[in-house]
Amino acid sequence: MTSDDTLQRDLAMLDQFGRAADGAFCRLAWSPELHTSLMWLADRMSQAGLDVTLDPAGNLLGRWDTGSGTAVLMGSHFDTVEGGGRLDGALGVLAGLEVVRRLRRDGIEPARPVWVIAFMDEEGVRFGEAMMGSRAFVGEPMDPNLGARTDAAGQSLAQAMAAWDRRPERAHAAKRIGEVGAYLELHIEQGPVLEASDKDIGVVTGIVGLEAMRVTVEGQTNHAGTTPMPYRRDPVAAAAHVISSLDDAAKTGEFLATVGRLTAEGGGVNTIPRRCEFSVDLRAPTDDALSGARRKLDQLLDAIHRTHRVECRTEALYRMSPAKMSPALVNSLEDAAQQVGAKTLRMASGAGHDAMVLAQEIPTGMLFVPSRGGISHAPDEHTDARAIELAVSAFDRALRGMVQGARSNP
Ligand code: HGY
Ligand code: MN
Ligand code: MN
Repeated sequence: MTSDDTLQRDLAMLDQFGRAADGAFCRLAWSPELHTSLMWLADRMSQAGLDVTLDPAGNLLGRWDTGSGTAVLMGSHFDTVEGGGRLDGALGVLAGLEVVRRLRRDGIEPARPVWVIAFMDEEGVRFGEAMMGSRAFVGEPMDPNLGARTDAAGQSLAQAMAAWDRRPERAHAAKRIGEVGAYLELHIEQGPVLEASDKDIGVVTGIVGLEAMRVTVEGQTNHAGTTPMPYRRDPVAAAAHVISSLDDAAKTGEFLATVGRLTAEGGGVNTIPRRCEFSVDLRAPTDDALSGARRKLDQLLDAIHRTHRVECRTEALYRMSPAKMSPALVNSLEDAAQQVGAKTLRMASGAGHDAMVLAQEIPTGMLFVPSRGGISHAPDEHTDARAIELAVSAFDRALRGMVQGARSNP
């Protein structure tokens, strides 16, 4: 049995938490399924000799407080989207834990603390607030109104947190960034680039900025047969115009745009609806391009107000600036990957990660492993065990370089 069997066994054990009959995972933020999985993780961390705490923001932190200076933190998130896969987030947390086990196995006493974390609510799908745990960890104050925000079933964030004996107004007490000198995250690529270019490992150079919002378009419900086209105030036709034009603009511009949820109310087969709501996810590699995408959306909403005589409102969900990985960590992660025999590719991440929050504060580095068929946020998410082992070996090697003899510099 190789040590990698331990990581693969952990992944197999994690499969029992939040998996539906069709193989899809659902461990939403602050859900019972996530709680049970974190309690299992807490046991695994303790068995690896880590001091474990579930912090006020719901992050599960395992600390090996040894040596001196600031910690090297490894991790990712345990929450999933609805209908997600088994690796998004979970792999990074369990890879960090595996590296700790390998250090212990080899009798290495790090010269500085080594911590592993599972951040709370990276996905943001339940309450529309992404990266809640990592943002609290770096000391970003939580919006006081957030506790009242409700999920699809009408439960508020404050109620969901109360079931874990946590409170929104206390989340800021999770701030521990001052004790951390560097952050490393291993993640699946979630796209097709590594597989298509026949590379084993992606070394992430930067992460796109992203902005998400909910748009409401209000029109007038009316009869489908007796209301001539020029008299209508049809919110779905108006929304369709915005969505299609945004898609065209994104195809020729520097940004990505996705409408992942859309609902209409008050309509029927023979009735014009009253209201249409949809989500918008905008992503771009620079702040300027992200602002340009937002301006484009606002222009389109202005236009339908005039052309379709509908009222539009947007509710901001979250906005995160693009992040750059530490050049020193890009180099050392790349070196480590090449030393274990991996074919590497420097690349930007189109997905958001907790690393983009940590990178605003401390040197941060990320490695990607290939995603079969480029599939993620779906039950078919898969990475070969061999590719995972190669990346964990690289991660381990880079980490050892940072904690052996080193004090607080990456
Ligand atoms: O939305 C994202 O990019 C990430 O999967 N949370
Ligand atoms: Mn995800
Ligand atoms: Mn993720």
